[in-house]
Amino acid sequence: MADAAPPNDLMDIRDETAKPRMLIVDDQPVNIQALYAVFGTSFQVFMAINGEQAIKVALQERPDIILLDVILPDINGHDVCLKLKKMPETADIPILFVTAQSDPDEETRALEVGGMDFIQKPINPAVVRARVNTQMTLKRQTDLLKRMAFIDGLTRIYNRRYMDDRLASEWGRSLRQGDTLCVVMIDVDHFKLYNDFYGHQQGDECLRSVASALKHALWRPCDVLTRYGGEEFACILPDTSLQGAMQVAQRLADAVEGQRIPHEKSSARTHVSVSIGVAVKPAGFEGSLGDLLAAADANLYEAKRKGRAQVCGSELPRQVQPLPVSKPDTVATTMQAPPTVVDVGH
Ligand code: GH3
Ligand code: MG
Ligand code: MG
Repeated sequence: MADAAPPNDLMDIRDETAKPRMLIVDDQPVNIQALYAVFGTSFQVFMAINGEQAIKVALQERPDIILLDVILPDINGHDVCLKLKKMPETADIPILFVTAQSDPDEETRALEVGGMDFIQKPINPAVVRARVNTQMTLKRQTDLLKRMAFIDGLTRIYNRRYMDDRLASEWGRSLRQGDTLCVVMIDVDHFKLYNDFYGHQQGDECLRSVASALKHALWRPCDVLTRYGGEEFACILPDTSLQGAMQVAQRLADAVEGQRIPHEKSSARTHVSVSIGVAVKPAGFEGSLGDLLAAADANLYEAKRKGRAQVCGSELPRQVQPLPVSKPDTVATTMQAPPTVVDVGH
């Protein structure tokens, strides 16, 4: 299940207008009802009646906050908390312990295991509401910081930092699961000329439009679009064959061209276009992530060389062999067999 989540999980960053999500964990229905009466209208509430279920629901639903009973029929609440804090997908969810015990040691223990606060049963609605509000304010601030760290300011899509993190985790996942993995590199054609002719501000506007077109051309929720830098964008397409990836890449190129943004100075088209390099890591690949990125870059270069406004792609051979060493301390790598290159022209 841990494999299903992206790193630095931006799933936690939700639409701010959506109702926040709360998980209530208690083995006594009457306690759940009491808390539901307080939060049922302002939160989307999930419930769990034991520790195991709590962990499962937390992973599945990614609540914004968890109210956790200490004494549960299976796993003790403290241990549930420790487990949730260990998993990257749930580590940042604030946990408030709710317990009938008023012993100071109990309170200390709750804070030691990573709980944010401690609420006494029977609950006082005003107190519990105030404590939850405090935690929710902190959570929103943390989410905002995450958003700022991983979102590109100009285009509002994911940035290079996110790409690097996500790619590393998708790489690991594809190796573990024996899946293919595809990287797509996208570069706006003659963008320097665009800036020079239309001005930097319109250049910025153009990049926003390109980002938006690309975003709408990706249909699977697991596909990721990022601004890789300047006028370059990159996509990660997990578990995708070369044929499928080429279709997606062509759709991306068509989406950008479909906007018909005039580009008088481009030698490729009369409107803004992109060149795209696609590389697919096959299942059982023995090379590195660097090999995959280098192949996507090489294919992008090939698309530029052939006249821009086109897609070039290849699947890497399974085995990557070291080149003969030219200097004693240099080890270069290359493909054992030439990759299959597919061009899609217009
Ligand atoms: P090619 O077709 O070979 O890709 O040529 P190019 O002109 O697109 O490539 P080059 O790398 O020479 O130029 C990229 C340009 O992108 C130069 C830079 O001013 C512009 N650029 C990079 N980031 C931004 C940005 O955030 N806003 C604007 N307006 N321009 C940007
Ligand atoms: Mg470039
Ligand atoms: Mg360019």
